[in-house]
Amino acid sequence: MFDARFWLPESINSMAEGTDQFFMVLIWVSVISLLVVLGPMIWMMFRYRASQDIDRSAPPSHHLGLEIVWTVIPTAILIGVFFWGATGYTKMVVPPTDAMEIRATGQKWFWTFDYPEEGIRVRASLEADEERVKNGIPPGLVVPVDTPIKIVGSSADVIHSFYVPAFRVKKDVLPNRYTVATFQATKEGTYDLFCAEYCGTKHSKMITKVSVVSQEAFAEFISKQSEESDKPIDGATVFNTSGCAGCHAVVASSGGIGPTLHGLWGKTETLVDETTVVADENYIRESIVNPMEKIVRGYSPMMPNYSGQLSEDELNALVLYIRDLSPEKEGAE
Ligand code: HEC
Ligand SMILES: [Cu+2]
Repeated sequence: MFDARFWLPESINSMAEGTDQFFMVLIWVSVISLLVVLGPMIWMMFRYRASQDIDRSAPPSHHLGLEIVWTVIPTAILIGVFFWGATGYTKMVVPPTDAMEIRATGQKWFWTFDYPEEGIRVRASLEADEERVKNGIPPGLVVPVDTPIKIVGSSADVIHSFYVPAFRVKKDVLPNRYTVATFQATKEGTYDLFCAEYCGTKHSKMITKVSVVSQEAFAEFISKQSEESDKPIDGATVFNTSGCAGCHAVVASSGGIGPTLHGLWGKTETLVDETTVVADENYIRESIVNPMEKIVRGYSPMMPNYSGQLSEDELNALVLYIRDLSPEKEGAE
């Protein structure tokens, strides 16, 4: 079912380089600290036990040298751990701008992976993977080797977690919010992908794979998968059929009941209370499911609340559609 083993599998994510060394350093720092504290404690237990004939009239109460040592050394170690951890973490969570984007939706108890640029959709579960392997298609999430990948995750129900031990990547996937994970696989192969957040009865079966394949195999996979009828849904259609178009323009314009959504992506929006907010994926999503939370300056709070009316799928499609309305979007024509 899965190839996990007791110790960590080989690390094949070039963005997580150094994570394992850091992990070992932390383990040894912990082991040594334990010995340094516990060792003398045990020794003193015997040395100063009641039956020992020791002068107890003037116990030592203060030793400046010792206090400096046990303050300065741990502080230095902690500062080192902080900077080492922070730089490595930053490298692992900020995707490069040229990363290939894949949208991951967790749902009891399977994953849906959408490739917006390629217009394909993959459903990954134990059963679906088996079926695909039979048909000669790599199982699970399929990514090309040596290519930076950006996973934008969200959940259609409860909290799940996108966990690939071989990448040293574990990122919670949450309802009503987007989270980002990134990696660049250095070696072709099939690796375990687990849900690492308890999500109900069949959580333990929410297992799939990441198939890291060559560029050629990836192109072949894309063309094969494009023949499938299961595709990411079209944001423009959702936009027009959900009544959004009645209040929002999608081209540069002013006036109208709601602000134009053209050029919204990445813009700094001013709200009625004079605070500002950068229009990113989470802001756009919130504007749709909870429009009263942040009201754009110059407009009245009259947008209907779409929470519960749009599926996770439709919401994601809308967010992508609105993002692509912006000329400045990277990679846009
Ligand atoms: C009845 C009119 C109306 C409808 C229908 C409507 N909106 Fe709105 N929308 C507004 C108004 C008014 C605002 C500005 C006030 C506010 O922030 O709530 C707004 C704000 C927004 C914003 C934030 C815009 C910005 O400039 O920051 C987004 C994004 C948005 N709407 C998306 C949608 C989507 C997607 C739909 C369809 C699912 C939709 N709206 C349907 C009236 C509407
Ligand atoms: Cu799960």
